Amino acid sequence: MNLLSNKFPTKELQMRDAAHHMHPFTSQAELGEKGARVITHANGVFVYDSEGEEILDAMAGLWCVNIGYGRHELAEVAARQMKELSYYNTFFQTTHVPAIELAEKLAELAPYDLNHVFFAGSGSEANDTNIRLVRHYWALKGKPNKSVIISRKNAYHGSSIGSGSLGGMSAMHDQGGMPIPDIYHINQPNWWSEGGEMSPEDFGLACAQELEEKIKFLGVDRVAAFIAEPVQGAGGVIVAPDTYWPEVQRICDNYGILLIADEVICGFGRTGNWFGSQTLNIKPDIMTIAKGLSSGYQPIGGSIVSDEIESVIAQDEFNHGYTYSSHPVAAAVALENLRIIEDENIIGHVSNNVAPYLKESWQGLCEHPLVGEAKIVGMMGSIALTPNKEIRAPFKSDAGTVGYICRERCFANKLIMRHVGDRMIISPPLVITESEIDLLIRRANKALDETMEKLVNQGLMSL
Ligand code: PXG
Repeated sequence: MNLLSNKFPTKELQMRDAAHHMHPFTSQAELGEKGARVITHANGVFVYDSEGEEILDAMAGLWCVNIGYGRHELAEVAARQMKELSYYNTFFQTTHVPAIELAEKLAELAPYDLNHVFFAGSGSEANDTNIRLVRHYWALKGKPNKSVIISRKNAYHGSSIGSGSLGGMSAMHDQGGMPIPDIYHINQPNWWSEGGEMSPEDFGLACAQELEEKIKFLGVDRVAAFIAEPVQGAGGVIVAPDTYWPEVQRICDNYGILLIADEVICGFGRTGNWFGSQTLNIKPDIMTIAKGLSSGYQPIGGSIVSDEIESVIAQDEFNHGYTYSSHPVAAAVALENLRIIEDENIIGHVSNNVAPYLKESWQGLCEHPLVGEAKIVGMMGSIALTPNKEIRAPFKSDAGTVGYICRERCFANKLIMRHVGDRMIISPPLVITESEIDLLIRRANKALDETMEKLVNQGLMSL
């Protein structure tokens, strides 16, 4: 008998859910009327709902299930660890084997001299750690005024008040008193929407140079760090033009500003290397990790910092930590996840096989009349929907209206593809096969056809 299998009718579950469960990033009233989709189980790249539908999850949950669903090895490791040491903390000069081994493994995998890990329960917590860490670092170096962190509009770095402030989502800043002081945002390198008449290369350079202007404006004695995702994920899989990152790196190096690469999505194989920083040739001082670290089987995140940062922080007691920092069960599961990624050569599977295959199929979507550009790095991709690709025109409806219609058509065609505004995005499990990619593309094309039919009927597009 499987105690976890669902035995309730969907309607009943939806009513009970609406009565007591507050959902993240959801209009609760709308959900109450419509009823939530109930996911009951999952395997490989597929999730199953309470109506028995098999849905291809092209988002790997929330960008996290890198090794795919249903790997029992992780369950077995979790059970074993819970029996042996279900919990102990690493405060007050104690430690345990899973924390030791995971920190050591991450130091081995991380590039450059990123050799020290501070664990958290999530990406948001890790970025909160980073805020305190970089400010404390400069204070210890006798520069307490170096407390500003520069980030980017439309970045996503988490939902806590610190990490949400680092993020550049205006809809989030509208609620709850964000951003906190000393966080500034520059423009994102989103050429499709914001590049105007400039070439992508010139635009990329101009966006990077905004960082320099901001540093000069605020004063280098005030700026502690710049934080960015190697490829913006939740912002719509925005891939910067090739000119962007080399210039950002030059500026950070030139002014001695710490560079924080938020690898929460890009890490652990997503871009075809262990870290997005390697794919994009970035040399960060700190990397934020979460999601693919455990493939979402356990909540865990962290900050991997350089030898230099660790040596400065070590001079003093860092008054920071979470009850679940380096949780032994989460750490043991993360280790098993990393073992699977390594032993099964999942990153090789990505870089040699499925990423090139997905790239070709994904870029083929540009032949659809509704699709303007298709962007892809490794296993994260986006398409821009447009009524006129020649002039990169937006729809006359509010941004997101068309994306939402397309997302609904994807669901109806048993494909989970998200929308961000009028961009559609994917980030499938890294273990996806070529035939599953074919299925993904077939369903995406069908959803695009149905979306276009609706748009033509609603006068939002003409053929
Ligand atoms: N950094 C990045 C780059 C992320 O994408 C976080 C930090 C925060 O991690 P936690 O574990 O605290 O959620 C994220 C999370 C979406 C979506 O709608 C994206 C995320 C989370 C929830 C929804 O695309 N990314």
